[in-house]
Amino acid sequence: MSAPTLTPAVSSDLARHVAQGLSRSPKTLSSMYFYDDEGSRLFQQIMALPEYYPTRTEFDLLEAHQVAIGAALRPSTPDEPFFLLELGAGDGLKTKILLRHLLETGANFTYVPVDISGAALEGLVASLSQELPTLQVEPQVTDYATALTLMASRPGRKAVLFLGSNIGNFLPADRRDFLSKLAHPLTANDRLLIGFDLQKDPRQIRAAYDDTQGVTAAFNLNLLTRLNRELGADFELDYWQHYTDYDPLSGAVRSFLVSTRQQQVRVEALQQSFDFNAWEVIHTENSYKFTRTLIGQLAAEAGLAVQHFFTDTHDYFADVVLAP
Ligand code: AVI
Repeated sequence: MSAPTLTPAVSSDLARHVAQGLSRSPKTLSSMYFYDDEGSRLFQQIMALPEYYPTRTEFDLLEAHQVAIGAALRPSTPDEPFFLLELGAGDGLKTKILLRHLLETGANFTYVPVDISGAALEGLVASLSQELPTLQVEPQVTDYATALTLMASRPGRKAVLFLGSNIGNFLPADRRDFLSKLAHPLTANDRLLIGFDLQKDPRQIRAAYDDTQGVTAAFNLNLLTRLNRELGADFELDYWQHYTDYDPLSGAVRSFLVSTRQQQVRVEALQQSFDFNAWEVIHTENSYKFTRTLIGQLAAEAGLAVQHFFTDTHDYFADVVLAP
């Protein structure tokens, strides 16, 4: 049997992803597709919610430990070239704490924010030139692996930042793979700084992903609006709900879109319809929470050693310095 012919629209990554994800049992869609313009705006709102503790906790942690973190990342000889790479920098609000500290203490370094979206980097570079005009910035619009490989050939220390507990959005096997790939081009002189959200009161974790104002629900449901717009789907948002649970055994927050009635959804770009039973779910996101032991194991599996473990006063969040 020959493969079905794809129309030009269907050849997009999103279309292929939806075709596969909605044909599976259970149905899944990746949280990677949350971040269109509206999704990015809603995520900014999430980070300011009273229930969503990770962002403000990591911000406070970086403020409190900036001297020690700076010392752990910078080379011991001040003349050695030093590159601070950041994977998925976002608005750079947290990173600016470290950048400002390094500049104020005379570090000679280049900041290399890496993002697949040029638009995301443009905003960051503009705000940096206003706020930290003496900072040397070399933005790289590319994927993380390419950026690391390109930087590997440049002499000097590379310190790679992956903040915000983005690592928690990978499934365990993908996370292992990602960390190994990150570690591969690094030498013993290089460093990684990774943000991990820690396991804590399960109710507090659950509340962070099901806020009373409904912003997280809107963020999850926005994925369906995106499919309606970009793939000509006809999801009726009145018949979908956001649901989230936290499993303290696996450390996973899992988010779902729940079909509140039996329904059929047409996706025009795929020329395909999908059936949903009443209360059937689409699994849309994982946000894993970690323990210190687990972080040590993850590091070891990727050939890395934990050098420093920085936490806030409540042990909610950790920024961990790793070395090959
Ligand atoms: C981007 N990422 C670390 C967030 C998290 O906490 O997993 C995304 C998010 N999803 C719902 N709220 C926030």
